[in-house]
Amino acid sequence: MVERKQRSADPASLEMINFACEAEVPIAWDRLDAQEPQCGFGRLGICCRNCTMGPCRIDPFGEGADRGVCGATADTIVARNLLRGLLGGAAAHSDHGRDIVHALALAAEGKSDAYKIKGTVKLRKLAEEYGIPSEGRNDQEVAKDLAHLLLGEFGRQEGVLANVARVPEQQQKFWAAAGVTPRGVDQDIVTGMHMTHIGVDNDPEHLVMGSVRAALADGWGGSMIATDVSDILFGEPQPTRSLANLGVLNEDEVNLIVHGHEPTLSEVIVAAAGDPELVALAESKGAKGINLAGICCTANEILMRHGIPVAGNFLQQELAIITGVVDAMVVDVQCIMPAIARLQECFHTKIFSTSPKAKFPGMTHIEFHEDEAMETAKKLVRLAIENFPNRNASKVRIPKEKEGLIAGFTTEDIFTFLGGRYRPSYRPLCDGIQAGRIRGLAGVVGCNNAKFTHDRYHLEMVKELIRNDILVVQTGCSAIACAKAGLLAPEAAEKYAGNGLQEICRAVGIPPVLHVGSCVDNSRILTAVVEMVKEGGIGDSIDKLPVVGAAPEWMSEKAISIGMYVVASGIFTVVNPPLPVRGSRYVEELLTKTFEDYFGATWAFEEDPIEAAHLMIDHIDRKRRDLGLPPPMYEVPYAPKTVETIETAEAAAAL
Ligand code: BF8
Repeated sequence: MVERKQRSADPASLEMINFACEAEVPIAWDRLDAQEPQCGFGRLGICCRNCTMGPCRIDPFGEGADRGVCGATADTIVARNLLRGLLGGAAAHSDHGRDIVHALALAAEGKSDAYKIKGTVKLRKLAEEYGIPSEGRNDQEVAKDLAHLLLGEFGRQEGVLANVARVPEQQQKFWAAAGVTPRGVDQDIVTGMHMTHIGVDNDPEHLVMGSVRAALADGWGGSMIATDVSDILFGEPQPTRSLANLGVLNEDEVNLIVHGHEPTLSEVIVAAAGDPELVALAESKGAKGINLAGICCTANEILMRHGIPVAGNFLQQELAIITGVVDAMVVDVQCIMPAIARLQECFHTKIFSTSPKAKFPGMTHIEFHEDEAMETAKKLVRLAIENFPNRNASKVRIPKEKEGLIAGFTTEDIFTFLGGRYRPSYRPLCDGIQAGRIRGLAGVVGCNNAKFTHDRYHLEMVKELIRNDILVVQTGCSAIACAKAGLLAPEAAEKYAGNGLQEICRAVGIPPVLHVGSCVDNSRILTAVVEMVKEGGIGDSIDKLPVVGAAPEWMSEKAISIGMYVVASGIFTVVNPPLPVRGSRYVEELLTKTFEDYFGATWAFEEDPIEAAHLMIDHIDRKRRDLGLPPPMYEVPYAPKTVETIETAEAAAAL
C-alpha cells in the first residue's frame, strides 16, 4: 500500500489526492490498494494463459510444477510473455505512425480542410533521403510519393526497413549477426505474435530476439515515421515557452483537455479553439475565453508545436477532472484510464472518446475521421463550451502550482542550438563531451506508475544526473514530471546542474533538461545519437558513445518496446520496475548481461533512483575511459540524498 502522503512528489497532485480522499472519490492509488496482494506469478512473468489447457504457472521456489501442461519451461513462458507485452507496445506506436501517414496522404491529395504541409524543409530532406524526385515538383506531389513509400514500410514483405540505412554500420552488423534486422513494421509484429502461439517458438533466446526485431521495427520504423511525418504535416517544433501543472486550468475560462496520443486530432482542436465564432460563443456563456490544455503525450505534441500548456502527466488524468473546472476532456488512444468515465457521475466534466479503435463505457463517442477533422474538432469545442454553465462552484478546487518551461527541441535543432545560429552542427556538443565539460548524455523517459511515489523517481534521477554534468533529454510523462518541478526552465541550470553543464547552459541559454516530445519522439533520441556518431570524436558507433537511457517509473507495454529498441541500438538502459522476467534467471541474464555481446549494451533493473543514476554515471565514465577521453572536468562529490522524499513528506505534512 502506498501511503497517502507518499503518493506523489508533486504538491499540486498531493493536494488533489487528499481532496479526492476527503470527497471519497476513488482514484488509481485506491484501486491499487484494492488489488493487493498482486499476483506474484504475473510479476515474475511465469504465468501462461496462451492456451486453454492452462492457465499454467511455474513454482518459482522449485517445489511445485516446473513446466506448463504443454511442457513449456519458465524460460519459455517468461520470454513468450515478454514478447507479447512488447508487441502490444510496438503495435500501439506503429499504428499511430500509420495514421499520421494517412493524414499526410489526405493533405497531399488535397482531401483535407484541416491538414496542410507545414514542414516543407523536412519533406524535401526526406524525399532526398528516400530517392523521391523533388525538383520542379510541388509539396503535394512530393508528399504523395512519400506517403505512398512510408505506408509501404508498414506492409513491407521483402528486404529490410528503409530506415535501417540510417543506422551506424556497427549497429547494422550487430543486428545482422543476431538475425534481428527489422523487415517490415507489420510483419515483425505479426511474426512475433505467431511465435508466441502455443507450440511455435519455445527457445527463450530466439523469442527474446523476436522481441528485439519487433522493437527495432517500432523505434526505427513506426515511431520514427510518426515523428518524421508529424514534423512534415504540423511543422518542426521550435523551442517554445509554456507552463505545466494543474494550475494551468482557469476558473473563469472554458477548460478543454485533450488526452491521449495522436496529434491528428489535437492539432485540429488547437485550431478550432481559436475560432472567433467559438470564442464568442464561450463569452456568451459567461467565460472569458477557451483554455486548452493537454495530458500525457497529446499534451507533449501540442506543447512542442504551439506552446499549449500541460495540465499533467499520466497519474494526473483523474486529478484534473477532480478540480471541477474541466468542462470537457477529449480522448483518443493509449494511456487513458477507463476509470475517468465514472468521474462524470461526481463532476460536471463531459468526456468524449474519438478514436475508431477505442471506445469506453460511459463516455460519449464522437468518432474522429481525418477527412472531416475540422468539423469534428469544432463540434467537440462547442460541447465543452456548452458544458461551462453546468459547473458546480462548490466542487471547484484548482491547485495553484504551474511552472514555466521550455520545450520543443528536435534532432535538427537540439544540439545545433549548442553551436549557435551561425555554427549549426553537433561539433560543440561533441567538443563539450570530449573536453569533459559535459560528462555524457542521458535519455530519461517513460510513465508514472501508481506503485511508486508519482514523479519522485524521475525527479531524483534527473537531478542527480544534471548535478553530475550529464545533459538530459526527455520525452513523455517523464518530461512532464520534470517540467512541473522547474527542471525544464533555463534557471534550473544554476540551481541544479554541475559546473560544466551550467557553463554550457549559460552560454547557449538552454535548460539542463531538454524536452524532445512524446513517446514516439524517442526516435528523436535515436537520430540524435546517429548525428553524434557522424560528427565523430566520441565513438564511431552508438554503443561506444557516453550515452545512457532510463525509464524510472515505467508501466506501459510501449515502454518495453522503447527500452528494447534503445538497448538493441547500443544504449545501456536502467528501468524501474524490473521487466517481468525475474521468473527466469536465463532470460534475466540474457537481457542484463549477455546482450552486451550481441548489441554492446544491456538492460539494468534498479529501484532506487539515485543508485540507478549512478549506474548510468559509471557507465558513462567507463565509455569515456574506453574512448581515451579525459575524466570529467569538474569533480562532483557523491551525495546520495533523496531530496524529493523529504520534500514530499514536508508537502504532505503542510496539507
Ligand atoms: O506514450 S510516458 S504513461 S502517456 S506510455 Fe503513457 Fe507512459 Fe505517459 Fe505517452 Ni509513453
